Amino acid sequence: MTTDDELTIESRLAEQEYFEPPTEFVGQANMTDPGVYDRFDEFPEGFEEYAAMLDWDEHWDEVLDDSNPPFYEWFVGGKLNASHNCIDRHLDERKNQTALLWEGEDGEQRNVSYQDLYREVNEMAAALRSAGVGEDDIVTIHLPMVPALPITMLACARIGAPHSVVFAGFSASALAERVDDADSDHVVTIDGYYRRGDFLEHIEKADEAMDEVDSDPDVLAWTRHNEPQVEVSDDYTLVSELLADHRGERVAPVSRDAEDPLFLMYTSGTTGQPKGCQHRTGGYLAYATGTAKYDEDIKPSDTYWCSADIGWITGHSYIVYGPLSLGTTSVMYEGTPDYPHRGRTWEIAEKYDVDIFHTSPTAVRQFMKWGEEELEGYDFDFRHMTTVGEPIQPEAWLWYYKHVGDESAVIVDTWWQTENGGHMITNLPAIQDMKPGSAGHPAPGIEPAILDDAGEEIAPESGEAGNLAITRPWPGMLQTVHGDDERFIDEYWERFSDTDSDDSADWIYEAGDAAVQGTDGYYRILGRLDDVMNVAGHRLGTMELESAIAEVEDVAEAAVAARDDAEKGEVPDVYVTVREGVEETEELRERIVESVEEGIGKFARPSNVLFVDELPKTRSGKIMRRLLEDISNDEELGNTSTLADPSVPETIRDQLQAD
Ligand code: 6R9
Repeated sequence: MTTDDELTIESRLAEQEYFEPPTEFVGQANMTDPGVYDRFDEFPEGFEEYAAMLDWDEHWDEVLDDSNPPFYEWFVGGKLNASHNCIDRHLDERKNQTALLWEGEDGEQRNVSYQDLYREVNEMAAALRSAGVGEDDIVTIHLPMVPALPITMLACARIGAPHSVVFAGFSASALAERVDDADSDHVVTIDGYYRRGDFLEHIEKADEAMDEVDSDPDVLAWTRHNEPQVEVSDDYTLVSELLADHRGERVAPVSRDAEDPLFLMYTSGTTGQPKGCQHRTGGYLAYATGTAKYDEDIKPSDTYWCSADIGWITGHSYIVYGPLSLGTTSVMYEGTPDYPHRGRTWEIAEKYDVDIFHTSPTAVRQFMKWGEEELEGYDFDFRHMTTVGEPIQPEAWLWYYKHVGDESAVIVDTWWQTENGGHMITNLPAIQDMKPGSAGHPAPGIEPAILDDAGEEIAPESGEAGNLAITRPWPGMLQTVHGDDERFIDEYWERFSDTDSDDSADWIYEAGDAAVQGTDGYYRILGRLDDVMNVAGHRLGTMELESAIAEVEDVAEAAVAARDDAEKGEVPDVYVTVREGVEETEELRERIVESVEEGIGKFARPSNVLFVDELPKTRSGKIMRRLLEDISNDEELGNTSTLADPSVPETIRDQLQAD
């Protein structure tokens, strides 16, 4: 093809607003009936369609108990076990099928069949029990992308112990904070794992965290190879030794109430303290399974690859629980997409013949930057592709569509949050046309609204931006913030609900995002409205960053502003004033960056540390981060009239230009 032809295709695609799903896709899709929306609008009974996809030990008596909002109960009276649903129930039909297809960064490969998974999860469940883990004990899991992670999660689920997975990139302090908050007596870690060719001594983080925690948890350590590669403390128990005592053991799945918690997932909010979003067993599993089936179009015969990390909610719902509950083959990759070369993703896609590929806009932008040449020579054929975590710019969408999907795969942009359990706004790929840059329609049964700041609904399909809210409950929603019902209400309900009312119609969930619904009914998500940033698809609270920086001795005050970044979406800029007599040195900058790495993790590194004489503050002393954001993004300054000294932002600008 000549360059001219290429250009014509590019411009044709760029002008096109909607893209129809390919006929072959529609012909085979799990959900092709537009009537599904009406079925789910029979509220709340519509959601029984998802619950019916699971095996229940006891059927529920009531779909939804909404008598005490916002403490909703789903599938009340029902009993089930998540590990049974993800493993045991598949054994009759497909015990030899691969459940987890794992690729180590060093090229090692493991095919864990459903039968293997059954054996390993049973043995680990027995091991956990023998280590003293009882029903309802929260187990903190700090593991990277190795099979031990889903195996430990499912073993916890089997014995009714809620897990709290902490992303492996989180620092020792962040781990300790989460262990304390969950009151967790058991921590599961590993000696190390591979990252860009190096063996990372991951266990050091647990060592440090154990010095920081309030209590004295037991630590269980997996090993990446047969033998530990680094020193493991005598205080810890090696999982391999424990498992040796439980070979071949079987543990009956504990029948859990639908409302019993399945896991906690900590996420950033508007205060320095992360929130432990608590998810229930029945509603969550039903929602993850149903959305994985309809939105991701997952079938047992597929090889499905979600390249997220299981340490985030996306990995929980769409690497572990949804796909395994549907009995498919779920791919897991240990490393980064550019090691040892930038074609690694496509090499894996070809090697395993991946059908469905799920990634983030940040990854797409990265692939785009590396160039389509990196895909050359790899033979793979995706039927379906998903994005999640941030808005995807039409330009990146088109590149993904053309160069990765070969114009023959559907793309599903899914908007949802840790708190939501599963997709909330997303198209059903065989039913609606794709529209680059728009998440699309509400998922079946989900009723969003866009509200102005006074809480009044902005007319649907008006094209006017406002606060994204959800006006009725759904089964995947968090139960509460672990141990803090008040914070649950404050963070999500207070603003738009009549909190004195016990009528669920008066309770409205605030998402914290801005959104707009076009005249065509498609929702476009504009980004966070609160002090939460989105760095490469990872949620980071500005308050969390600021508290980590405040620990640096020479810092007087710090404020964090989100700067738009072509690759990562947003990156944190830190504005710092130093204490009297302290010099603004490169060394101090480094200490500030280190403090963030230690307090949160390397992934949260500030991109700029800017020394200034004064921060913009209101008369009552509140830092106006919004103005710092204007400065970071080189935009015109917003309203400065409430500032104690309205000249401060301009002074900062001058100062930065002079530096
Ligand atoms: C699943 C997940 C949630 C925040 C959310 C929003 C942003 C997620 C998006 C999206 C635009 C999408 N977000 N999906 N923005 N389009 N398709 O990412 O959960 O880590 O809790 O982040 O991410 O701002 O509020 P979580």
